[in-house]
This record gives sequence, structure tokens and C-alpha cells, in this order.
Amino acid sequence: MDERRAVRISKYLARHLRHRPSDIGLVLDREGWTDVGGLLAAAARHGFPFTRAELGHVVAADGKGRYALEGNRIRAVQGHSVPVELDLPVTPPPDLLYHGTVGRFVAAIRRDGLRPMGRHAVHLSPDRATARLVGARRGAPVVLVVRAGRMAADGHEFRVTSNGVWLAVSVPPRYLR
Ligand code: HQG
Repeated sequence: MDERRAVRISKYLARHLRHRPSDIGLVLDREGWTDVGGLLAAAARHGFPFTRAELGHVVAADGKGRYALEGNRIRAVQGHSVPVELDLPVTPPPDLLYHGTVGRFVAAIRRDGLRPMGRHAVHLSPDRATARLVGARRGAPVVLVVRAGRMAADGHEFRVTSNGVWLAVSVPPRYLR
């Protein structure tokens, strides 16, 4: 499958499985799942047809494991702005986690800590290289180190998605450097 087509389909999935399902009349259940047949029909109806085989390929080939396809249902595994309960268990984090951002946000982050902004949770990476890539989406990356072990010891909850993204409700400034 052509890489550009795969990326277009993946972006379409992100838009509708994380942010704007109702734009194409999709309904997600409380855990973010929707029916594959319904998704294919809705996309076709709204001028972006793709096949079940293409969908399977995009999900399997996604470098970040953004989507889960189980039988006849699909969901995004993280990154939602619509309300979903991913039902991930609270999990002890490694001592350090990383957050990739850009210089223009650093003053506000130092003041307010990391906030979920448009999403449900703050997204943290398990290693610096991944965080650098996340930051580089917006400009020259700045990697913040999160003292996650200390945070957890102080009672903050962490969860980890199936694609290795760590989620926290927020990160107060004292745990950042
Ligand atoms: C910043 C992508 C000002 C934060 C990525 C970030 C990731 C603040 C932006 C995933 C702030 C939010 C998530 C504060 C945080 N003041 N700015 N207090 N607190 N910010 O896109 O972490 O390709 O919602 O630094 O790879 O960039 O979509 O979060 O720059 O894994 O699968 O506000 O999205 O994955 O931006 O990215 P986002 P993110 P996908």
C-alpha cells in the first residue's frame, strides 16, 4: 500500500476516533470503540472511502500502534479529546519519564506544570528520543524530564497505553526539570 495513502487513512482515523466522531455520524462507546462496518460506511458516505483490507494494513503498520482492531471493532488507544474511559489500570511508572515540547511553551509549563490542554491526559514518553520526536512536531524540540517515581510516591496516578504512552492527569512544576 502506498505510504501516502496509509498516512491519509491514519490521519482520518485519528480525527474521527479521537476528536470528531460526530462529523461523520460515528458513535463511540464509553471505551472509545466503534463498529468497523459502521466506520467504513460512514467514511464512504462522507467522501473518504477505504476498504477493510486497507484499514487492517494501516492499523497493523502504524509505527506508534495508535489503533486497536479487535474482531469487528476498532478504537484509538490514546490521544482522545472526546470523553472516553480507556479503563487502563494504575501502573507504577519508571523513575523518569520525558515530555517533548517546544521553547515557546516552557515558561508557561514551568509556571503551571504540564496540563492536558486539548486532550484527556498529559502524554509522557518512556525515553528521550521519543520525547524529542513528539516535541519536533512543533519546532525545535525541548525535552523535559519528569520525576515520575517521586510523583507516584506522592500519590499521583500513572497509566500506560498499549502503545507505550504514559498518561497522567497533570504534572506539577516541582516534578519537572
Ligand atoms: C503543551 C502525538 C503551555 C505540551 C504525540 C504540548 C504524542 C503546555 C501541547 C501525543 C502546558 C499539547 C501527545 C502548559 C502542556 N502551558 N503549554 N501548562 N502543558 N503544554 O498534542 O504531548 O501522533 O495535546 O508541551 O506523538 O504534544 O497523535 O500533546 O506541546 O504521543 O499519536 O501543550 O500526540 O501522538 O499538545 O502530544 P498535544 P503532545 P499521535
